[in-house]
Amino acid sequence: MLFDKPSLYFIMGTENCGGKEPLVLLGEALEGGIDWFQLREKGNGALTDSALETFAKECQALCQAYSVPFIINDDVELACRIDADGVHVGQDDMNCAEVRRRIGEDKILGVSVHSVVEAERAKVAGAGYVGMGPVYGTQTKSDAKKPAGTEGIRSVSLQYPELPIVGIGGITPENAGAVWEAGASSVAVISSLAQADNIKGQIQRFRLSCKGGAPV
Ligand code: 3NM
Repeated sequence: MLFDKPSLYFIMGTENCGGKEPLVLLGEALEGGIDWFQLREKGNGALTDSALETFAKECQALCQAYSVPFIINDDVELACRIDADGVHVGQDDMNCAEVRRRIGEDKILGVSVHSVVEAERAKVAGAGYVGMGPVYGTQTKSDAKKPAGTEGIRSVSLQYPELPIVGIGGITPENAGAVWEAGASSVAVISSLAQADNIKGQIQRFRLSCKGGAPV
């Protein structure tokens, strides 16, 4: 079942790795116990076309080896072509009902939302989870909105208790507790894992951030 326990959702692209080899970094994160992986290839030097497809397939193969769902950000066509487990789209991307039709009923659809109204729309259109952020300040997304804190997560979780919410933006093991407490099913992170010296240890700290140490 999707999100049947608190989970750690790692997001990464080749521009987020701070000089580390991306596939080595992903391998370490998988070995350390991440529950979800999203390929989000953005930035000046982002891979495109066949280089992106090759990299995506390499990430997918690694995720499959650990039975971790492999999600692709934005690029619905790539996700369909390589049979990814799902896609994550924002409010500005293709209409989410259209994305659901395109990927079929069996794939995972994540949608970024910023309010109860957007969450309801995403749910009706077939989202399997909603992403809410940025919870805290982040340097990673150049066009991120103002930090929203945890109130939006709390409102959506009260209104739609069955809809899994993934908190994102500036989340670290130190500040994740409030995100869990507001009702998130998952925390999504880029820099606090990609830039950690000890990835396994950092994942362990995220584990401990959840409700007094329940397994993430
Ligand atoms: N989406 P970090 S914030 C990819 O607000 C992304 O929707 C956001 O990176 C949103 O964990 C964000 O390094 C960046 O802050 C998350």
